[in-house]
Amino acid sequence: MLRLWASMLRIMNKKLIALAAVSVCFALPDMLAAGIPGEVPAAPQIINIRARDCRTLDGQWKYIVDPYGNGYYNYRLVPNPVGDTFFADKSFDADRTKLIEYNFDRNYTLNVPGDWNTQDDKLYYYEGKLWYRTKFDYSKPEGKRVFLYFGAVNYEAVVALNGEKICRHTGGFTPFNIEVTDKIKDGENSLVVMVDNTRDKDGIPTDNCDWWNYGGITRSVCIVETPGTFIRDYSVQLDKSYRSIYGYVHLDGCTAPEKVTLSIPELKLSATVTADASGYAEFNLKARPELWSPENPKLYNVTISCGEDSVDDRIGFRIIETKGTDILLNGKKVFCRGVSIHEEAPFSNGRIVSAEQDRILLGWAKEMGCNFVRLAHYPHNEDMVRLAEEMGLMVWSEIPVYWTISWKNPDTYANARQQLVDMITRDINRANVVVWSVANETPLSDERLAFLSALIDTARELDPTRLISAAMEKEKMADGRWTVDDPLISKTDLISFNQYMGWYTGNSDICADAVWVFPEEKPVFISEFGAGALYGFHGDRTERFTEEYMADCYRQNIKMMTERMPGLAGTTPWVLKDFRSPRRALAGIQDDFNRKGLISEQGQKKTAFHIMKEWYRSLMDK
Ligand code: GCB
Repeated sequence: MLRLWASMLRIMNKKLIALAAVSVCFALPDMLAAGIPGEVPAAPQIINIRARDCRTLDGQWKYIVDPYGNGYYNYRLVPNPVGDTFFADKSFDADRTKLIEYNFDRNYTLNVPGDWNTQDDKLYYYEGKLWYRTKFDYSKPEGKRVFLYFGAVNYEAVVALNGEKICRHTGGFTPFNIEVTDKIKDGENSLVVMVDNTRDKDGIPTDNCDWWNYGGITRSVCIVETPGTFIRDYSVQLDKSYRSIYGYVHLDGCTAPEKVTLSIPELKLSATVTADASGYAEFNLKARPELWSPENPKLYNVTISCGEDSVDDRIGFRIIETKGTDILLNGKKVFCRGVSIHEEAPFSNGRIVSAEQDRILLGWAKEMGCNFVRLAHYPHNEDMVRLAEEMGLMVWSEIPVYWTISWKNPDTYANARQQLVDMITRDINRANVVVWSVANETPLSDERLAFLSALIDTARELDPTRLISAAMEKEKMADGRWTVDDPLISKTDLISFNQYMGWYTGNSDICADAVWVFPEEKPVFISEFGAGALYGFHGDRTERFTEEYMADCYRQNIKMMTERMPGLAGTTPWVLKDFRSPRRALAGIQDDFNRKGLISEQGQKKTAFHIMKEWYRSLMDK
């Protein structure tokens, strides 16, 4: 079948045999549905990659911009055989008697990790295909398995190693790895990645959103070496009784039962269990660890080992649950003093590329008095979550199921589900992650309810230890009171919703007499509220985009929420820092920035930041 496919493509590629091309084209849709050779899904995710033998491939990669997909398709827009694509990494200069219309070595470079939009002015608005190429020397260690690991590529990636396609991955914010044990060579290797960030109405996110569609290999790439049988993923959690630690380990490459040991030296705990032949082991150990909390972000060194493989992690233990309208952390009521954050670099623009940048954003949240961050609107990089854990910040983590998703499309659902599974798999051991969110501001319909309910069921099945929610929307009732009228509430742990009283709904005075009622006795969580202002732009409190308007809107919202919102258990105002969005066209004020940041993109704190800080600090004293 593969040979047939290749020879058909070869025929199609010859411009002169136009007739053959036409007749073969009719057969093509079925063949495409059957999949293109090598464009296969990634291997199951290997977690905690930092704890492994990794060799970074970060650095400067060559690139070719390809708006028409010329490196991939022939002139009939049919995928070329791989040897005739840029995956082959040929070179015009290697043999100028041949017609080869590219040579990566003649092209410019982009930093990996990094989005392309902020590295070259020509790419600022670019959406489409762009090819990356790196070459590296390698010497394969005896008896090891070898994987390529990508922290994230936005949005679609087709990966080829040494001229052979090995993976197609969809979804811009989750990691993926590909086994290359039999494909990586001793000596020089060529790694080519075709990245496509074209927005897609059937995608996750869909084609319409309010953030910059940064394209590229936005997170680190590395080579990971493992033994033949290795620890692929694991979960280590505190039992609700507070008396035991339980979880599971998945081994990869197991053919017979294997012994797995889990140890936490500080707790003097060590136990060995046997994984079944499929590589799955469960454990349950008596323990009373010191608990993780924002005030005491205690983490333990945990080691899991199996045969030649061993992985170290830092893991915290806590219980998060709800009771009536309260959120309980370790059995005690907690008010989530949060803020929403986009994963965009402070002081510059573009995607975050270093842990230092994560630390600056989280440091600002701490300075404001936060014990919580909503990492919107997609899974942020792993360092962000780990740093937040060390710094004592609880996390709301979400997938980009945002606005008008194609609810009826099964492929769209499969994509959303995969992103959810990958988010949960990567961060399942982070004590600070307390909420998985499956959606943001999605319009009500039966199809949407079915789609989101299925995602919630998946999340609960994978992880029964955390709260599950979605950022929903408010509604005005016939009697003038405000509520959230969304059937999804019966499935979520929180009544969490975005409300822009004073910005999208009326002006700030609307808050003065707003009365709120909620349909169920669950914690109420304001996942967004806010207003926009350009830092340093002043005027009357009624004038939009002035710091005075924004400050007044914050003051009135805080008063309304604290006095007239029963069951309020947390807020994450929108948003920590001004961020790039192509929806924001007002020149001289917005200039492609959403200005609802409490802090400008240059790090200047707006008046509203100080108002939030004062409020959160007052709550800390209680
Ligand atoms: C929202 C969205 C957020 C937007 C924000 C805004 O409700 O959830 O992604 O950026 O409003 O500024 O309009």
